[in-house]
Amino acid sequence: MRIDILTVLPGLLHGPFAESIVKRGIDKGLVEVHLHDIRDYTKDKHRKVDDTPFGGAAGMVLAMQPIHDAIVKLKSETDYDEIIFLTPDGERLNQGRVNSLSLCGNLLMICGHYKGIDQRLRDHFVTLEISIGDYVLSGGELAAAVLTDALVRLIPGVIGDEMSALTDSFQDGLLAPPVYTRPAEYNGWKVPEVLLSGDHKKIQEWEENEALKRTKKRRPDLLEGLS
Ligand code: 6GU
Repeated sequence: MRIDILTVLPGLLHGPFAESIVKRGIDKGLVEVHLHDIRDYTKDKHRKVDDTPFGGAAGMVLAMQPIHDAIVKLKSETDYDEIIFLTPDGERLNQGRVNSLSLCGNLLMICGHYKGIDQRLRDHFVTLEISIGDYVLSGGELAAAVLTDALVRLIPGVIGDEMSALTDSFQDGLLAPPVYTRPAEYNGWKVPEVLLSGDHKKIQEWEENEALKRTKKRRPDLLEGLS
């Protein structure tokens, strides 16, 4: 998979991609992440990338020219499956969308800032608009990091069996069950007996039941529509 990210703050994304799972995916050659600074594309002599909105509303809008030139250049080099704009008014991201996007070859992500980008860029280039939740971030960068992390960990070979992505919360529509590790008793607190029993069928039943209990209690919305 190849992910290109257009941003005015590439520095915000260096850290998240230099550690852990995304770094591992990059090091293994299973994903390429390329950061592109929108400011490198401006033709403005003061390197300005934003402007005041028509209509007189407060705030600033990322200007057409730098982003348009960047998109045209990147599109001429790579055939994108989706051009994704990260924005709080986009479709709320969930595991189903992450799963389907993880099958893509090339993605372009555009990070909004200030009041966003000119609507004409959204109309003519963006194929998918994603929000990572119902709250407002200062820009799309952290959302792009979230989406990238969620995608990269699903690419076959990036994470090992010991972290199997198939047992994650949400992957079967339920939250994950509680987990425990050694010692079996710590400070007087005991691990549930069944987990020490060695009876794999019983353990699986217990885990399914705990996952269901936890989901009913914390996220009953996930169970709506399930039988
Ligand atoms: Cl994608 N961008 C911004 N600025 N805020 C958000 C978001 C994205 N998703 C949730 N809040």
